[in-house]
Amino acid sequence: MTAGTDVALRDQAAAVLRGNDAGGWTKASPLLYPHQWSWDSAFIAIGWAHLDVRRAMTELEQLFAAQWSTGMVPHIVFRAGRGARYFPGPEWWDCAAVTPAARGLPAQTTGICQPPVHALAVRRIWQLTPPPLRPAIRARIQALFPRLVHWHRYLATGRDPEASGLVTAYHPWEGTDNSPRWDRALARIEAPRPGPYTRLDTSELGDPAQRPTDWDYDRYLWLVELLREYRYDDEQIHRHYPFQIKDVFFSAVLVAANAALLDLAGVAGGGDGDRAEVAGWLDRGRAGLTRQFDAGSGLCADYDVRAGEQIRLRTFAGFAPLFARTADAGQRGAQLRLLDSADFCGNPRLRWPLLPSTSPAEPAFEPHNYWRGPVWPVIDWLLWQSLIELGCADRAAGLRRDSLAQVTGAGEFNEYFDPFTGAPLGSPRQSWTAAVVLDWAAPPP
Ligand code: 2M8
Repeated sequence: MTAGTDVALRDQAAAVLRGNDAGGWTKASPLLYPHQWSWDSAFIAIGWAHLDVRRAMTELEQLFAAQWSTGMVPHIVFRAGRGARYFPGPEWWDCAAVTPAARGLPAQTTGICQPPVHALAVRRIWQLTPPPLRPAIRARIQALFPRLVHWHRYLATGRDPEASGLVTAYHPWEGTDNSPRWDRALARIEAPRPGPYTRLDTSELGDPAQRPTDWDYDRYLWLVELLREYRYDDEQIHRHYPFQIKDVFFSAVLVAANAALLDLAGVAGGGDGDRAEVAGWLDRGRAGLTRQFDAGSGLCADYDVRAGEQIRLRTFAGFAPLFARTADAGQRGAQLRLLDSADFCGNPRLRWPLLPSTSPAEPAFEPHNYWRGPVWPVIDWLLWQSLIELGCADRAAGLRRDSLAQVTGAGEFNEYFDPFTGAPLGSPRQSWTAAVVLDWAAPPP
């Protein structure tokens, strides 16, 4: 890629973010996702940081303004109002009516959460802050820091009552919706009876085969009804609720984010107590992932708490030790070999050697279908960051080059891409795709 194409791509990516800017927060995409999503906002802030670090901080401040009193940062903040076309809307969640933890917020929210990319974003913003703006941005990071600690504490305690170091996910919408990782747990849910509903996503997109099925949606919505019945109370949920998965990808992001939070403690003047607490979560998270790592396959397995069984599928989540920047040379070596094997990036049918969401060797693999096969640029961005931090500069450079080639080849900033053809799929003008392209295409400092 030449310097000229980089500049053109940056301009196009910036135009996507600006086009989706709703004034202090950014729509995840104009078509499918008109509100503010949690981990989208973190990636989006990284994109904004290349255009204006102040705007980048505002994105996260707006998101954290909707943080629950438990510390949870909700997965959607319904900022676009009731007229916005998105299903399911706030009435399905009804959070403020059923739990005091969600009262007094500037907007309605959902009652679940997504991977905590936010501290990684704040660290990136700080790295990109030009010297004249540092005092002002440092003050804003100082103000946000306690909220970030509160968020991580919620995940390390409310979502991990066993102190296993692994976060319990409550819902497929906590990140990777229709990943085959959840298939067995969803199939075990007996007689889902959600109230009547009409999906909007399949008609908005035009190709239902790129989205979850109605079978999935019945279960997604039924789980929301149960969460509401349990008043989003973690203790009740842990006792009664049918879908509880120790999600190794989510847990790995928390490990990486805790490391970023420790770095930020220096910027924000965090006290010794905070640092010790965060360092404790970091160690516990690494140990939890090590217990889930299988040296034979080289993969890390999710764990279904209710069924008491490991989830051994070849998906991107199996690279949790890499996403967590594992310090263990054995794990790292096994994961790097697997990454470039025919099961993943070395598969000869791939258009680019990028990490697909599900291995083409997995029976559940579908190249067009959402989290069941396509390449998601944000996931490859997380992997790229990890590889840099792990000292794998050449592999990281390849991932960056191929990711940019994928977007340039498609000519679109879509949500996900067909791993075999590179064709753009899902929602067009997806903000987080534009954001990571801005980071990849940035001129070297
Ligand atoms: C997708 O999920 C939403 C529900 O949250 C949906 O399908 O309606 C997922 O890819 C999720 O990870 C992402 O945050 C969201 C917005 O981009 O879209």
